[in-house]
Amino acid sequence: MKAGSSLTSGLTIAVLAAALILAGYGAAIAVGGAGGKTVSTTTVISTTTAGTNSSSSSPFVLTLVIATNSVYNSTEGQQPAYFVLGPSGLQSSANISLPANRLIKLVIVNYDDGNATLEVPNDNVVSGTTNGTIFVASNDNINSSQGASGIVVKGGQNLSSVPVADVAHTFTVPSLNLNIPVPTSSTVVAYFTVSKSGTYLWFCETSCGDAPMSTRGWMTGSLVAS
Ligand SMILES: [Cu+2]
Repeated sequence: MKAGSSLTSGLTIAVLAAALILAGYGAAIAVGGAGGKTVSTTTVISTTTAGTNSSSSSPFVLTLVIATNSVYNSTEGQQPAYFVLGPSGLQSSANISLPANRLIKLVIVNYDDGNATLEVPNDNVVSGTTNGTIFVASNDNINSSQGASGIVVKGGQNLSSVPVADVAHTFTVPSLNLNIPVPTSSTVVAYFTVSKSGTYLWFCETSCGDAPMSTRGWMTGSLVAS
């Protein structure tokens, strides 16, 4: 304890010394300024922040997170669920709001490392997105080699389908012909537009859990375009 308090007082002295030095620098800067040199101290604060969608010309960003540790009830235990990533954190996916007639950039962050059986054949195939593709970044194709010179980033890949064995969940809206297969432990980016306002049913088409499959805010819900 003695060594600790001695260290503390040593640190206190160091901090005081640093403060005095800084005060000296402050004085020097003030003198320099008076000497005719102007030092700009303007701080630029960006007016747009990630996650906001203030401009109608830019895509509306919708971020969904598939988390696996939410407890459904005492019988079902932990089950996977879709969440909307909102300004204050994860929110319910029971009603997902987005604008109609505007390009949507959908980002799905999937923490689930387990695959699941597809309820419908071919639901590993992408549909309804721009170019019929999704962009997938995942554990095994990003930062895939690390040598002495550092990490080699491979980024990700554009896919028009996901191998059946790799599908964990899907984000599917049949009335929009939208089907986005989500591989295990991956981040998926897809672009699409909802051309007609309305309320559409979304759901996951893998057998990822009996109860969540049919429960709003877990693996199904409404997509509200307005
Ligand atoms: Cu699912």
